[in-house]
Amino acid sequence: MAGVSEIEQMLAEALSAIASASSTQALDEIRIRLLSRKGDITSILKSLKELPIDQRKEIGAAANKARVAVEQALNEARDRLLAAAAISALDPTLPGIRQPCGALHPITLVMDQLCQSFIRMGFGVAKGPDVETDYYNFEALNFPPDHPARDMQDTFYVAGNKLLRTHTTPVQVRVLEAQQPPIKVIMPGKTYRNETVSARSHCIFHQVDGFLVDEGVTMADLKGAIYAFCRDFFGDDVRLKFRTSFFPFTEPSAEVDISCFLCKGKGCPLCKQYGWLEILGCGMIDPNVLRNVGCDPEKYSGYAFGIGVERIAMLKYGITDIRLFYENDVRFIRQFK
Ligand code: 2U9
Repeated sequence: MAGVSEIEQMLAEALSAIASASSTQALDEIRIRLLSRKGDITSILKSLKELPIDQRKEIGAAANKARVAVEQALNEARDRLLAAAAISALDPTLPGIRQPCGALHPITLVMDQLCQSFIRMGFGVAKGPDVETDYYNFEALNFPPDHPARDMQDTFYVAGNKLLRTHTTPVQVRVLEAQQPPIKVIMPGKTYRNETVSARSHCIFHQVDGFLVDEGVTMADLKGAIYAFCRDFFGDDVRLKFRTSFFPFTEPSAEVDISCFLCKGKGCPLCKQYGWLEILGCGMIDPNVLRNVGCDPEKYSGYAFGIGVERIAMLKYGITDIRLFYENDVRFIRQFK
């Protein structure tokens, strides 16, 4: 029977053989020689019962320590060899695996482009809540109590007097309440209307609203800003037409048409042979709205505009059904990379 020093010698030799093993086969051979049912360490452990009690304790502890150390060294060496084999199996000359790459949604693309155009003109950007109160969405903006937009048929009411904003203009009211003129801000965001979904209208859509309030702001400033935006966005040769319109929050109000960028005004399917495309609404902020936010309309005046993002995206990309924006069909989205 081996003594403690012989077991220690056996362990040292085994650890050295494991460290220099160059294959998992060599490791398996060491495992069989030492730890199998008839292996050297197993045999010592099996025959401990034949030893006198004092030697049994000493030799048993040394043999157990050797068994644990050899097992651990074998496992670590095996992991090391397998990892090295995996690395050497790599062929760095193989072509890479192409990762699927996402694309920005066309609404995000157009919204960013609209915002950048106004940011270049010195406008700040404001954000506000999608769930609004009747006050900010309607009352402060001069909507009369019986205005059809306030009807349940047209607006999504949430609870109490809360509703999903029907335009982004309520954020502008919050900005005007919180800051003193001069103020020049745009507000991009989602809006909601209780509409039947069809190819031409949806219950969710996006707007970029903007306004400027200062002393002595006139309709000429409004026209200058709209011209600058349209040239920047649609090109230098664009022509504009201001048509009178009505909004509760602006007076006077106008809708703006641009000469069709496809046919240059000659008439084509995009402009329905009209030669012009409607792109935004605008006007001078109604004195009642300024008064509601604590701005003296005798001292201050302002212009405002609102742009429907879906409308611009549909014109720009020739999309004829608004529902495509919200169906998340990747074949549609991928086209706008
Ligand atoms: C303040 C007061 C008034 C923002 C404006 C429009 C005209 C407009 C429509 C465009 C297409 C909504 O999505 S759409 O249907 N919007 O025509 N929006 S003026 O008026 C403001 C802004 C801020 C303080």
